[in-house]
Amino acid sequence: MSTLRLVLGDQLNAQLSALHDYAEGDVVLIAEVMEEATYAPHHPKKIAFVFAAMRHFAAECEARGLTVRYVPLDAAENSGSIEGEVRRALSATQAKAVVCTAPGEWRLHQTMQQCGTRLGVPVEIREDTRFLCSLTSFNHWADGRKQLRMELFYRQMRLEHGILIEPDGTPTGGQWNYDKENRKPPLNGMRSPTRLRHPRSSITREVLSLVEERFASHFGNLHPFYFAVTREEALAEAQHFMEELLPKFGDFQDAMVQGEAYLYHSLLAAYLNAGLLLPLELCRMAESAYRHGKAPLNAAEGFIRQILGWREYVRGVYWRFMPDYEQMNHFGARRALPAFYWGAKTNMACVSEAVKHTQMHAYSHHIQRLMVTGNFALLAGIDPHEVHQWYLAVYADAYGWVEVPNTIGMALHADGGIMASKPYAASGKYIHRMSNFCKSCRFDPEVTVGENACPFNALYWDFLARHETLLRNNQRMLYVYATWEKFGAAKQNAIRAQAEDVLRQLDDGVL
Ligand code: FAD
Ligand code: DLZ
Ligand code: SF4
Repeated sequence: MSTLRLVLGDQLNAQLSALHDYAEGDVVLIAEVMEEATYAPHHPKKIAFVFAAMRHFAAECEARGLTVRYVPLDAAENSGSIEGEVRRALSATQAKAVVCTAPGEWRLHQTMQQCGTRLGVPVEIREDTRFLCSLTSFNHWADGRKQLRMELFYRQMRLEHGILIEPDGTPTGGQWNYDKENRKPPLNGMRSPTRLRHPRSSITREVLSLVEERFASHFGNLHPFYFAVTREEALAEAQHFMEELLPKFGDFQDAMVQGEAYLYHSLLAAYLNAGLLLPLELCRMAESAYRHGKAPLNAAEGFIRQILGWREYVRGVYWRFMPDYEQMNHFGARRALPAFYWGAKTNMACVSEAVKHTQMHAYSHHIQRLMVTGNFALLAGIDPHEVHQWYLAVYADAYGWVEVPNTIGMALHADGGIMASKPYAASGKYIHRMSNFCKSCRFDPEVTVGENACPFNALYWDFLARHETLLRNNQRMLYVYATWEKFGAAKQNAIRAQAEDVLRQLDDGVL
């Protein structure tokens, strides 16, 4: 009996659980469908990357002797959905069963769970072994804990996988976490080192034409397009990062520089999340760079923590709390997403810069996502669902399992503290310290009230005042509330009036 083996656009790995027992007569189904390309208005670079990587992966499977049914987006009979393509494939082949690896998003996982009855064949959903922590293990770790602290999860993962662990079981260097060393502001004149530019194959060029034609209305620039689209190219990216960028990754992880989207960040999330790279191989490469004296410990540990810690942790949180998680709105935020998130003009240089990077590259680095666009949305009370839809659409690495916890939990604290023990709220002073954006801004980060006042400042205090009942008893907020009280009534009123004015300007589209 032959089996139909579905491979989704973010599962492009030869070791995929859905493929491991492939037998002669089986068919691998890979399908470009409108439903996946439009359930969020994805950035054209993201769609082009996914389609080009899918087409190259299909060709690699065929070269390894697998039978592949590849459905291009513009195939005449394309049904437009994954379920529709599974149905068509079943009727076109002799397959009597469907096997897939668990989809990374709740909505598609639901579809796959339910479609067996509709299709009249058994559908087996297998564990996604591209992740290091199974959902069962995550739940074991989480059960009974009051707080799901990433740091504790991360230590367990280090021990389990023997990464940066000495023979006596202690963490390499004596500490688990070197984050304190990873908060240096940018140096004067700092530039991003040169990045690899992958030549566009004929397959990629065809995809670029297709995306240009079909998704021209989506936010974001398709060209120039230099993404890696094969495992070989993605491995070259990883190698390049380990050799050229990792040494300074730690030091400047939080720095932001005008005109420099990448700095020392790896850009590997898009490749990892699509299956072209695997998390353990990257952690081992970073550990090896440290052990061979090619990168300092704070850099290697910082990078490993993001992948072995944060990445696995947010996936665990997503599956533990979905579907409710996506709808959470702890602060009851209701304001519509401002047009400047989609490229309209704003006078705030930091926001304008983060959106520009996003538009050009389908990328902005973590601190821009968290402390600029995320922080602004938190302080201004933007509806978490709208913010989430934006993040899901605009980044080449965005999929629900990783984007939702980062947006709803980390950036907006809309989960009420499941992920973070306090909101990542910050005034303009943080952005000023960590970037050079304020130099070219019409606002002044040192000023809170008045025409030139940085909007983040008044919004920051107003946010704390607005949500005092929810936040005041948080031990980690005691200091800021003590400061707020010291301001006295007159200053507090002036700040709150300023915040009202900022929000009015925001609503009028003139901020
Ligand atoms: P680097 O800075 O080089 O980090 C190395 C790797 O660590 C990344 O490639 C990534 O795989 C992993 N990583 C780092 N931080 C996180 C994190 N918080 N959660 C999960 N993995 C992490 N990451 C995504 O992969 N997809 C998303 O859709 C996404 N949305 C985000 C939304 C918001 C609001 C925020 C604050 C963060 C989001 N992140 C997301 C996390 C992080 O910003 C990106 O992983 C990172 O910017 C990707 O760039 P990079 O590959 O250069 O990462
Ligand atoms: C992101 C994406 C896009 C743009 N297109 C497709 C597609 O046409 N076919 C497909 O199988 N997958 C695509 N993907 C990735 C899926 O959206 C992803 O598998 C789900 O969101 C589950 O994580
Ligand atoms: Fe952003 Fe305020 Fe700095 Fe302007 S002054 S760049 S708005 S932090």
